[in-house]
Amino acid sequence: MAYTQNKKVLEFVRESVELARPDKVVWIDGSEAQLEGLRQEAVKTGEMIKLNQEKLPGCYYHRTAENDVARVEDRTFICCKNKEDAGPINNWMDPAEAYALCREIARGKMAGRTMYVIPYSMGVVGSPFSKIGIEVTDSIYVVLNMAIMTRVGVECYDYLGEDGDFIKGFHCKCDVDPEKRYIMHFPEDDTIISVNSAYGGNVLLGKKCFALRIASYLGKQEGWMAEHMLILGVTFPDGSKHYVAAAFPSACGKTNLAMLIPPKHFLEEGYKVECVGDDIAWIRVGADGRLWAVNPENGFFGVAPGTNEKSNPNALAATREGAIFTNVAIDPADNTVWWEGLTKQPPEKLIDWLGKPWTPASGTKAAHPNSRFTAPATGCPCLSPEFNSKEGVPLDAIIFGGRRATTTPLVYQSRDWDHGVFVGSIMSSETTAAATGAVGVLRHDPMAMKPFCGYHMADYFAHWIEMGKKIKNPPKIFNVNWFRQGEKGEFLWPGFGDNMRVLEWILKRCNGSVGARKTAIGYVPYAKDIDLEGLDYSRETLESILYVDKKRWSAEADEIAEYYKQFGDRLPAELKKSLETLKKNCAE
Ligand code: OXD
Ligand code: MN
Repeated sequence: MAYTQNKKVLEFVRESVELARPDKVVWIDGSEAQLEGLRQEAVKTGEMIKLNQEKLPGCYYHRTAENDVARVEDRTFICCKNKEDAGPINNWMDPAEAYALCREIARGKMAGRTMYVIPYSMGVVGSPFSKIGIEVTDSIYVVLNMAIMTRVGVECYDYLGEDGDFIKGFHCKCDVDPEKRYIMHFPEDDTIISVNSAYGGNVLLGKKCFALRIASYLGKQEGWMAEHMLILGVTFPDGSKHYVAAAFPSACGKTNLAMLIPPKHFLEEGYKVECVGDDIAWIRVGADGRLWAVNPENGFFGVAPGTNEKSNPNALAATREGAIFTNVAIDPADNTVWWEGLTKQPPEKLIDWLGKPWTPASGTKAAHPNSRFTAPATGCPCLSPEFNSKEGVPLDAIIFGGRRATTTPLVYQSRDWDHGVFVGSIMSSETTAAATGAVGVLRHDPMAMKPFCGYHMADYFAHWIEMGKKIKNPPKIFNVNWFRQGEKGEFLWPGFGDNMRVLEWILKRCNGSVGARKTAIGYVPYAKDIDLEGLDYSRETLESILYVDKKRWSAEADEIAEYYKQFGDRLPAELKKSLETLKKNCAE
C-alpha cells in the first residue's frame, strides 16, 4: 500500500522498480508492528542476530562485509553540472555520466529481493527547519537503522501532500563490490544514489548524504547552514541555559562532548549539561538576530570502541535498549556485545567482528575500530528537553576542534565572526578509522566538513561570511584541541568530563565575565581562569598547552597559504586578510 498520492513519490518508486526489478515493494509505515516483522525476518535470514533480550532488550547485531566497514571518501561524488562548482576538494562526476553508471550497476540488482520505501523526516515533522526524504533500499538493516536515526512514518506523506518536494535516495546493496561502490550526490536534482555498500555512513542516506552534503547545498541557496556539529546545552547554577554547537572531524569525540558529565564540584554547584545532538546541526537566523540550531537526527550512530562507563556513561546507557550494533564483538557466554575499551579486561572468549573465535591472545582487535552502535536518542539519560523543539535552541558559542598533537592550544577565541570563519577554515586533524584510508595522517578538514560539503569549499567559506552579515547577535567562535601530546606521545589534557572546565571558560567569555590574553592567533585563557579544582593537574602543564608558539604558527601560516592556493579567486577576501594578520602577528 502506497500511503500517498504524491505524484513525484509514485514516479520515483516506479522508476526505481523499473530499474532494479525487485520481486516485491514494501511501503514502510513506521509502525512498531511492521518494524518488528522486519526484525524477525532479518534474524531468520541471518542479516541480524538477536542479542540477549534480558540484558539488551530490543537490541540486535549486524556484521557488514569485510570490505565495507567505513565511509568511502574516494568513491563519494558531487555530481553537479559544472565541475568547478564541486570545488577542488570533492570528487566530481558529470551528472549524466553518473546516472548512467549507477543505472548500469543497479539494473536488475534487486531481483529476488524486496524493495522498501522509507518516508522520513530530518527534523521534527512540521518544524520550519525540517525536510522530507524518501529512501528506497533493498536492505532491512537500512530500514531498521533509518527508523532509529530519523523520524520514519506515514505522517511524512501527509506533510508532503500531493505535490510536495522531497530528497530522493536510491540505495541498492548490489553485490557489495568495492570496485563498483559509488555514493553519488546530485545537489541540483535533490537526489542521492548509493550502490554496492551496506555500511551506515554510505547507506543511511538521511545522515551524511542528505543532512550534510545535499543540505549544505540547500543551505547555501536558501540562506541557512548544515554543519557537522554536535549541539549541547549547559545550565548554570542560576538556572540560565546556554547552547553551544561544536564541529569536530569524525571519531574525534563529538558524541562524548555532547553527553559530557561535568566534574563533581560543577554538579554540586548546580551545573548541568544536556545533549541536543551529537553529529549534525541545521542552523538558521532567528527573528531575534541570533543563530538557532536543531539536530535533524533522531538517534546516535556512534563509534563503539572507547565508549565505557567512564568515558561516556550516557551513550552507553542509550545503547542498552532498542539499539543495533554493527561490527562489534559478541560475547558468546551471554549473547551480549563487547568492544575494545568497554571493560579493562576483555572476556576470555569472544566472536570477533569477522565472526571468528577470538581470545585476548589473538593479537587482533575483537571489534572493528569503526564499529558502531545505532541508538535511539530517547535512551540518552541527558537528552535535552529541547530535543524535539521545532524552533531549536539559540547558540551562544560555536566551537571548532581537531586532533592536533602540537601547535594548536587547548582553547582560543577568535577576534570576531570573520576571524572565526578563518579559524574554522584552517582546521586540520589527524585522520581516523571513520573513513577508509590511513589513520593518523594530518589533513585539512575545514569546519570538519571536508568529507561532507556538497559544493565548492571556498563558496562554503563565503556562505559563512555572508551568514555573519545577517546575524545581529552572532555566537562567539572558539577553537579547542583536546589532543595535545607530550614528548612521549602522552596526552596532556585529561579530556572527557574535564572538558567542562574549558566549556565553562568559553561560556564565561560569551557573557563577558572572564578576561583573556590577546595573542597572535586570538584570545587565550590565563591559566588561572581555567578551573582545575578536584583535578591532579599542574598549572605548568596547563600553561604549556595554552602557549602560542609564534614560530610554529608562522610555519602553520605558510602551510595555510599553500592550502588556500587551490581555492584561487573564489577564496573570500576576509580569509586572505585574516591570514595576512596571522603572518604579521607571528612576525612581531
Ligand atoms: C559519522 C562520521 O558517522 O562522521 O558521524 O563518520
Ligand atoms: Mn560525523
